[in-house]
Amino acid sequence: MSTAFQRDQHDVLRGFTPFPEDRAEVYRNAGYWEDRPLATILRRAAERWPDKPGVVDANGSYTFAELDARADRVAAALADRGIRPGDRVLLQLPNSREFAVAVFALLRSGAVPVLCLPGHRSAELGHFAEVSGAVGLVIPDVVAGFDYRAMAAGLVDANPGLRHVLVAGDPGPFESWSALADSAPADRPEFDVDPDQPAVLLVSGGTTGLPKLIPRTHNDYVYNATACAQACEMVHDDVYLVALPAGHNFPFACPGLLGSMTMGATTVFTADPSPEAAFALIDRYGVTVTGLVNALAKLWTQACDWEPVLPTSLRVVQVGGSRLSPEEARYIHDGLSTGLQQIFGMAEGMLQFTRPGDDVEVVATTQGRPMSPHDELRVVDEDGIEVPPGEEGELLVRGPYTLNGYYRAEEANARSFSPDGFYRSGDRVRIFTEGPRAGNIEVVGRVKDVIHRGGETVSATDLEDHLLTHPAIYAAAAVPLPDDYLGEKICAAVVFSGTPVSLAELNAFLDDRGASTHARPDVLVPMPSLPATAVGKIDKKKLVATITAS
Ligand code: OOB
Repeated sequence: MSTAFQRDQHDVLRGFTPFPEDRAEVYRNAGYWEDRPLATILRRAAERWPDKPGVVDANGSYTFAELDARADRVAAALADRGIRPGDRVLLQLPNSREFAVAVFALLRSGAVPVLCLPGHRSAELGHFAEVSGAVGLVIPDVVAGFDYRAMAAGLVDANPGLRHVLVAGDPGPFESWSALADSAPADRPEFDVDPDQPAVLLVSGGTTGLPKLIPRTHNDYVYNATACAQACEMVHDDVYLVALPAGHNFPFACPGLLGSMTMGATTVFTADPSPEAAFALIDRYGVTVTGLVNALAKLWTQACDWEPVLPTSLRVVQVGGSRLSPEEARYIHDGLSTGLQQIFGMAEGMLQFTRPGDDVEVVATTQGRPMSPHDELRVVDEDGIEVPPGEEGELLVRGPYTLNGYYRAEEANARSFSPDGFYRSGDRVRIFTEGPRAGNIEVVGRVKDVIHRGGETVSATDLEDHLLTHPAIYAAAAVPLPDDYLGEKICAAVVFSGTPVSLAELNAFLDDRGASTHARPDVLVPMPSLPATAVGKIDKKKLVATITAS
């Protein structure tokens, strides 16, 4: 092994916090960590089910064996171009078979893919390139009028370390990804994978500041995908639809593409998550499982009223990413699929979900329970002291697939972890102790998602839940607006589905519901839709900026 090679492999570990040895041993002994590379998920599927369709998109399909062979060929070509084990490569392909090829090819070249979302732009990509020290970028040419090559040109200027830009489609001044895949096979690189090292870098989902990078190790991520497929009772004959951006942890590994592959289940990609496009694919391929964010799940439910083809084959519809009010959950359960599964997850690791067969009340009013028996949950007050069972507080988590530190982010890490290695989620939760919901969690909001109105602290979620019970309100977000007298005043941004109501009428409705008097909107802003993040959650930062600018 050359010195340069060792240096490259070592460089990926700078700014990476591994699992502490004592806990690693526990996870190995429990059988969760299998000490195998993440890319073996595909190899095993190709060995066991070579001729089964592995990945499908609008342009065709690859069997597991074809996908495996193609990933090997591209890995060889990447190594040939100078991509070395440990190198970070930004991956920003749209939902397609080629996304799956790219992930496994990069892993097999020894590179660490940084999974960006199609909605990220140069601010985010530049930040990821800089923090990760990426040497490459894989992008499409033009999607929905946006030219990714023009963005790449700017990124390369600002980050000279980005030596390889590969474009799926018309490459412009860069190299063609497709030609790479079709190029003559060379020898695939041989190197040792340490399964305790990062396999991929995910991006954090927060809407404050730029996303952070989350290292997921081979061991923790193989476990994540495998255990998730089991918890969702996925079977070989299931067909999973990737409707959210494929690089997001949810459709990638919860169970998503990777979990499906552990069962030999087929994954269908759609770059267009609209009900028209998605329902047609669900019907054509008999899709049985999918994962959606709240807004998309509601849109699909609504569309069941008018779409000619209905998604009747769906057995499990996972909904997560932001809080689903009980009203919204019942609406989706009754209108789209009785197989609704609430999932409360984070790119940082920890996953909770309701399980198939749970009582409908549990599914409607909780975000489920931990995926792993070794997930450790702690609910604490502002001073970090554990609250009595059943009470609300901030959720701290630690476990076999939860990160131990953001990548190269010392300052954020000092804030985000307790001294004994628990990740401070920033989510306000309570864990039910009694009745049919015992053991399940309710996410009551973000710790910081509050409005300081006069002397009162108002929970945005409480108000949103009240607003969503109004028959004419389809979507709602409560946000603070600056106010000279109150410090902050309460703004309700609302999407109406029925006849719009006035602020006075809305407040009368809240009166009737017994909502507390200091938690009433001061301002009502009707909107055609609420601004969304790259994965489709309500983006409150953008919402406040839009309202204050108008
Ligand atoms: C998922 O991951 P991220 O990283 O985009 O966002 C994580 C955050 C959580 O900390 C929480 O604030 C929120 O999103 N969240 C939920 C939720 N699921 C996620 N808040 C309330 N209820 C839920 N069910 O969003 C994600 C990752 C894997 C699977 C599913 C979602």
